[in-house]
Amino acid sequence: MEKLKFAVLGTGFWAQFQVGAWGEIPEVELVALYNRTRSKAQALAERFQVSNIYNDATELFAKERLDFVDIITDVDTHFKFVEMAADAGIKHIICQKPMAPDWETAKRMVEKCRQKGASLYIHENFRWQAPLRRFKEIMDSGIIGRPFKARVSFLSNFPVFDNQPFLKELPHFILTDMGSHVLDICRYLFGEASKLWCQTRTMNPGIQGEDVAVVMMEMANGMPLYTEMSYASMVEHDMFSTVNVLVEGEKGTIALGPGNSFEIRTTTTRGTSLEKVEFPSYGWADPNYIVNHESGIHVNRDILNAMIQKGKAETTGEDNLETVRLVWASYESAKRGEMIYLKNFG
Ligand code: 89Y
Repeated sequence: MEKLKFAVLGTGFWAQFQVGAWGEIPEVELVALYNRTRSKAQALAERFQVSNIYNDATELFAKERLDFVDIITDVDTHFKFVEMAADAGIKHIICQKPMAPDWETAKRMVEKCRQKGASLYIHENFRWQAPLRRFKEIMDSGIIGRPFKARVSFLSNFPVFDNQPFLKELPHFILTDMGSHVLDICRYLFGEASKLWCQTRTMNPGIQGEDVAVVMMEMANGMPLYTEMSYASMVEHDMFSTVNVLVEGEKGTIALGPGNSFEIRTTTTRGTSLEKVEFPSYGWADPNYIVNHESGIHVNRDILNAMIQKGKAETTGEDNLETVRLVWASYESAKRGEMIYLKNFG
């Protein structure tokens, strides 16, 4: 099979990990990099041996023959570059999470790609973390019976702004940045929600947006699901950059954690069994983010399979719109101090 040729738009902090993850997939070839500051594209190109670099995206689309693009620019520019790619006739467009800076733009993005006949995929990788995949397998085996209540947590004090200073300036922070992941994991594990209530707080005085959020959901099957996320929490077991999960079922419980130990404990009448989930490390990955970076390979592979018609990707634009809906319904709930019925939101 001929390799699929692609370009990456945006060479900021996150791009090195996504490019590294693509490097683990032999069926694709990165032919071009774009960044508005050319020297940054140049540096990444040298590190990963990419031949063509651009600081003008129009020129890139005019000159390169591409099977797909991977857009890793700032969230405010996602729509602009997705639109450019769709107008240039690119048939497969991958966009980093969060899809857009607001709910209306996210809907427009999905619609734009639909009109142009382009497939849109969102690089939503947390649901592909190895411990979460294993967790779902155990839960779906039926060992704890029907789940009746659950909790998904992300509590951390990791100095996230050191590597990604722009996060400090976001008017909406933790629900868009981490909530996109946490709420998507909730959908992956438990399906869709019917209503939610949210409260947010800003504990760090040096940032614009909120760094603490609690979202209480009722799932379509009636199950209560408590989610919490915080970058202001000094806890014994820091959860960066994964989540901890507790599911209670009629016949037992399954717990993932504590922190990033990647341990799954399953408790039934027969006692508690412990499984530690193992996964490989890579030279291009940052050890502080390892489970997160490793999962990038799996989301890329899933999207590639869809591109070569070997399946349907999990994180299509349409699918991810449901995660974006939860994020913005949460802000609406926090603003109004009211429960949001999701069928009325959007
Ligand atoms: O979005 C998050 C992720 O995927 O890892 C880093 C991050 O931006 C920080 O919260």
